[in-house]
Amino acid sequence: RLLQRRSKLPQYNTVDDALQLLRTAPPESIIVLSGAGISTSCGIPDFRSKDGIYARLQESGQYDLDDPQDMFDKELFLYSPSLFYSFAAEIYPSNFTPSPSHKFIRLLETRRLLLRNYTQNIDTLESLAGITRVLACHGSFATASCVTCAFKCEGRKIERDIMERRVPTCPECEKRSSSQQQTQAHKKAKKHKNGRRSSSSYSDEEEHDDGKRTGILKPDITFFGEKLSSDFDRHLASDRSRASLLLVMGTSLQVAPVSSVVGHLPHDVPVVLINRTPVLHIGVDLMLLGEADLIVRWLERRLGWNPIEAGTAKAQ
Ligand code: CNA
Repeated sequence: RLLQRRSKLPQYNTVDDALQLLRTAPPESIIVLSGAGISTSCGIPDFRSKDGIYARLQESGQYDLDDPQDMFDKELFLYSPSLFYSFAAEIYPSNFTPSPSHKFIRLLETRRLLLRNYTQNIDTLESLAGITRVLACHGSFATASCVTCAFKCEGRKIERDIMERRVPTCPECEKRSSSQQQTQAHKKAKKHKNGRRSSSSYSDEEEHDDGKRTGILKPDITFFGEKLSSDFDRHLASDRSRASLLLVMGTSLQVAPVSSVVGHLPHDVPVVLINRTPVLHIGVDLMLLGEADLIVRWLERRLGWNPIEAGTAKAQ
């Protein structure tokens, strides 16, 4: 459920108010809610911009999708994982470096101002920037799991499959299936030997009766139709009373339940948006509109904070 926050706090009207909020924030009290817009300058397209993934999917005509969002639909993945894997290389996070916006969040952390970074991004650039108080609400490519059994592996194990547009399969399920096949083949051979040939045959198709594929590895990114980890609710419940400011960066706030962070915070917690385009469906107190990297660099200059430079993202 999207909890909308419509009312604006009247005392926050100018960019100086935003600077003041940053300057006077108590220790560990700033929540940053970030999205794909803080990674576009790294070369990773977002979803909903004019040149974003949804527009590309629609324009390419290569994928037979009613809605470009379906590329990340769990049900569709289970029926047709090859569709996702024919495309996944486009969004796989390889060789990207954090942007000034990631470094700004890290700077908030090194200045002991960051309460938590709730990120919707799956590119792991926050961790690469050295941010430790980060919750990857939609998971990441860092690990992958089997859709059938509990098997989990490091994401890099399926990197080659992703790059070569192949569907990665679960080694545990493969082992099980090959030993099942052996057993069944053995039984068949025995029946044959005993002269009781059976017409029944086993199938090596890794498919359920309902057509869903089994034994497939899926990156641990949250698809539409999947629940968020319970960490999200747990952190939000404890952070809500400690927040002095919510900074929303590079997100259209279209995806629930992460968008509902805005509505879950007490009404006297100001909300400042840093984004290329305005967000109108959820009330925020201040909108700093433009390129996120330029805005944060400007804020750093005005606050007299030394920015974290390229290559030193992990430095304190
Ligand atoms: P979105 O809906 O595509 O919105 C992105 C927002 O960022 C838009 O409002 C843009 O105007 C804005 N924006 C784009 N570039 C900039 C920029 N340089 N400076 C300032 N603002 C900019 O994406 P959301 O993050 O809101 O939606 C959540 C989805 C996107 C999550 O499920 C993610 O997993 C998914 N996603 C993540 C990545 C990534 O990890 N980098 C990439 C693409 C999609």
